[in-house]
Amino acid sequence: MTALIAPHGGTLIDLVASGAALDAAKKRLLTAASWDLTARQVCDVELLLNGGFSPLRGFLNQADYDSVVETLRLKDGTLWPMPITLDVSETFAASVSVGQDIALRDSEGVALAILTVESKYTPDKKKEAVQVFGADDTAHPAVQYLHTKAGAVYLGGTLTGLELPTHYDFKHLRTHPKQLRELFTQRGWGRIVAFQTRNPMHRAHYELTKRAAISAEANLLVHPVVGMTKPGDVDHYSRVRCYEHVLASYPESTAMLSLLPLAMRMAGPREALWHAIIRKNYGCNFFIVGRDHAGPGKNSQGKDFYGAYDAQELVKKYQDELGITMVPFQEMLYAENRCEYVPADEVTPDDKVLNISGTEFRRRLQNDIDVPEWFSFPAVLTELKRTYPPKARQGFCLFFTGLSGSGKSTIANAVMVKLLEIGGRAVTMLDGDQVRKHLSSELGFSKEHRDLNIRRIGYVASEIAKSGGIAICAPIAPYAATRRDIRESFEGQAGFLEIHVSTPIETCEARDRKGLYAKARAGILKGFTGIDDPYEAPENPDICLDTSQVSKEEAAQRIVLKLQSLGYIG
Ligand code: PPS
Repeated sequence: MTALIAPHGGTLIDLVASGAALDAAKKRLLTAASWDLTARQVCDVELLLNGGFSPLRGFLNQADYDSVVETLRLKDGTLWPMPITLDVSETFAASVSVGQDIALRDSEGVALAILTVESKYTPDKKKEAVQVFGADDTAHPAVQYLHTKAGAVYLGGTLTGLELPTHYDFKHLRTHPKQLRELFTQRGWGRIVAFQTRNPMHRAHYELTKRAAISAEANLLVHPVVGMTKPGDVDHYSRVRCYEHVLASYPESTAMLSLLPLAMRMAGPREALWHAIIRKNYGCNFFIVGRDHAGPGKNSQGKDFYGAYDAQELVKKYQDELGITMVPFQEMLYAENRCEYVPADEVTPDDKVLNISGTEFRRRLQNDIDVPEWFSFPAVLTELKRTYPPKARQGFCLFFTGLSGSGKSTIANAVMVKLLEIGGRAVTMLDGDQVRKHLSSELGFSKEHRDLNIRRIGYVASEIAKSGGIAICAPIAPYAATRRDIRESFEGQAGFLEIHVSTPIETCEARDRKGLYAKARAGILKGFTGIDDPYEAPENPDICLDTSQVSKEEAAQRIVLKLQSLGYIG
């Protein structure tokens, strides 16, 4: 483990052991416990090991965590705005003790690092949400993650790196801080301005970055996040192909593209500060902060979590001690009369500003409608059209939910037949009973088992839909949170329609085609949904059908019409 003084960006931590230290670390693996890292934790480990998170040497201990949450500083006063923590389950936490080694493994079981546990603590997640993300509101993706995905206990301690995570994609663009600093030196780049992005780049981004580089008299590093971004974002494969096209448009030898394996938190101002420190570690001296930097969208009251320029304000506040200079930018707007992009604060009342919103852009892409050249580059549009074929060629999932006997399977089967009649896409039925026979035969009806069952169905359905097929699921799926997670796994990847078969329990019970209600009432069958087990009705289903009011033919027809109106069938 060494601390390098690099020509750019100050001291860089390098936690990957080599030589005798690596051999010694590998011996420790024999007796170490094992933790399977989540996708987000793999990203964090990569940046801890490669120095992207310098000066951190591991996951935060409680004193540093408390200090970061409250003051944006480590306990020694160093500026560090984001809690980098290793969350684990209570069960796992109970099985390890302070001083113990834990092998941190990727999804294939490869040990990336050894954590020497220095502290074990239970965070106040509500406080973390309010202080770090601005509100304890699960409309914020990181707050949602904190409450529903992150484990209850945090482990703190230093890391000994064994190897960096393996990436098979875009290897030529995956440059670590040390490599990037060396590349800058080789090219004679002493002034570098970094541009952070999680979206495809269009002309507004191109113009903004070109202006920023000119104003800072610097070379440009296009540094997109390819670790984890906001659910629903364009996948990084498509984005990187787009960036490669855009890069060719900059003046010769002025710009470079490198990929950042960061897991974003969408924490707006705090995130901007964190991004700036990371870019300093990657050897840059300037960092662009634009409008609504790392914004998470709207809160549960429909308002923005952060002000459009809050991020710039916060970075400005810490500018003197950051070691990297912010290049603040206003939103770039296209003035048709001038045939050019201008920053929002330079627009005059005489200017005719044109705009295409994100929603409108996606609508045009999906419906093969022209997007003007002032908005984007033809090569970028071609790439995105490949990723987002018209809806009539996209895969989707029809997710039925409702009580036993509500009519889910009957309607699902009728819709399946209609879709097969229309043709053009493979249709797969994942019916509740069928799944329990073939996929989940070992599961019962406890909350835990029902969740597992639904997650399996959701996983298979999303794989089918992402590959362009139609998945029809018809489980009871009684829990709202699980259904929401399933929906989320489709966002930006394939269509998803939640269909609530809302037939009242009295009707279901009167039908009792399988005799299960009678058994449940007699107490022979325990934990039966609607009798002595909960059913959380969807609040905003895409379609709601009550088979005590509509016939199964009409119900199926309503779904087909909905699919037509959404463009999923021609
Ligand atoms: S869940 O909750 O979504 O996992 O349930 P699912 O996989 O759809 O399975 C529901 C079918 O199993 C039968 N069955 C029960 N349902 C609810 N509660 C209990 N305790 C239970 N035990 C057995 C029942 O026939 C369900 O089929 P459908 O088609 O819904 O009537």
